Amino acid sequence: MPVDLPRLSAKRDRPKAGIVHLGLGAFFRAHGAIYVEEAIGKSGGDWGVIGVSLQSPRMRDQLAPQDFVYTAQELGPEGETLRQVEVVRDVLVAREDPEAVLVAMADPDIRIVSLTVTEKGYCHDPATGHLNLEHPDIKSDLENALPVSGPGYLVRALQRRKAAGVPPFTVLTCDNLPDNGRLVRGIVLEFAKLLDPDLAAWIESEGRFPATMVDRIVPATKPEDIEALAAKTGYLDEAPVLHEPFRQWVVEDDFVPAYGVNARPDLAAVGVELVHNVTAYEHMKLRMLNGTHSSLAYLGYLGGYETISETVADPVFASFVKALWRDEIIPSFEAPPGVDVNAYTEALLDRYANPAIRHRTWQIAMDGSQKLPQRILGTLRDNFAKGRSCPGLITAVAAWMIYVSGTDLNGKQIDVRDPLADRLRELSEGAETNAEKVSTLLSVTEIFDEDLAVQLKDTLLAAYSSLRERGVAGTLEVLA
Ligand code: CS2
Repeated sequence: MPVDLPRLSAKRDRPKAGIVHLGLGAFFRAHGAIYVEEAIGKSGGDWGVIGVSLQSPRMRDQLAPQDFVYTAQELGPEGETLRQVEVVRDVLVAREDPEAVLVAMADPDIRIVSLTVTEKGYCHDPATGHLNLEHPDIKSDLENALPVSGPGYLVRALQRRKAAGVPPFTVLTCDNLPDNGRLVRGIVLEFAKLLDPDLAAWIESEGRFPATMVDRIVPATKPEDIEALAAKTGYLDEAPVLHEPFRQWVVEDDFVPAYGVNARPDLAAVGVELVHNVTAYEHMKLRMLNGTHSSLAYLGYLGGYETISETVADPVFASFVKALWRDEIIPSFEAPPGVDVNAYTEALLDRYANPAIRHRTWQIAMDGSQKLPQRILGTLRDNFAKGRSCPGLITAVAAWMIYVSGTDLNGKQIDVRDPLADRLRELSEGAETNAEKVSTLLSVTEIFDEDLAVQLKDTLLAAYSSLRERGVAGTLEVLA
């Protein structure tokens, strides 16, 4: 680490806080935070951001010595641009001081609580969308006034606001979940009902949970990225974010009405699409982008590729992903009004191929148990209902099954990160034949509903066996 360099520092006064963001990781800092900063620049408003890390103090420790300012490094195929983002006022660490987080969230100046806590952060069952009452954090949060989980913070903070006669904040989820606003609303209401039915009724009538579709590729920042940036700029930024040029944010324009025109930053002024219904955008993005991202992640990883751009540079994979879009994904959903899906597909392939973005297959492969349902399984279900087969996506699910066994096709260990990792590996190891391995993994009902498991079984086994016998390239060649 280049410690002898001066530390990055603030150049401007920070706007007063209007947003608390739960899960202040690289994605929100490279996406939502930049839109918010630009909206303040255009139209003003007290929309500074208080970040919250639910678990680790790392982000606070990196940002505090540099006035919570960080560099956003935009990496295009032809070059890069740097900007200094100065919209974060503070970072609170929930594990250290849950009371401070609740105080911030209950503050009447806060009108939005946005979230990027990843799929697993909602403590729900991905197959049904319901709150997981067996989740240890949820059990604890129903008992204790100081929460640990995302849903726990939302409900306990809303409880304080109701008691103080303050309107609720808008809950703005920015995670890649299906119908994310309605999903989070359901989770919050389930939790609140168990705590206090009057609170639930108040949230139901006064609260707002707009759905959003968020899009920007933001690979994790690596130590060498920090060093390279320091060498370029002559200052040390311990928490830069690296991102592609593309960005998109589609938001349902449904914010808490009690705040009138002050319910949100002027997002429309900076290119955010404020719409009545996000569903079509979300289907398109989750299925077209995240569905193929996950497919390329498992197959690319097993095929020996470290990043998505390396994976799609292999013509076998490029043809594979094009066929996925054309034959299996595009037929499964209705495009949003005015969107040309073929142009969208071409742009996606260019984004994946951007060599400046080193997005690791291993990173995208994380938490597959939480991602597969909305990225791939919904597409399979809709195609099966219309009598269409999906050999490519089924091969991707088969690759996931091999991936979560914890051993790759050459017998090398895989560092699988997933809330169900131990169970998935044990199930796979405990089964003997390919057929037994496939069927035991299909019996994990948090991921696969029973009907789908039955429909998938035979073709999935064929794909699984093919990957084991022919390898990834061999299997994709046969598919083509
Ligand atoms: C990726 C996403 O890590 C992943 O699972 O698929 O983070 C993806 O890069 C973003 O959703 C792009 O908007």
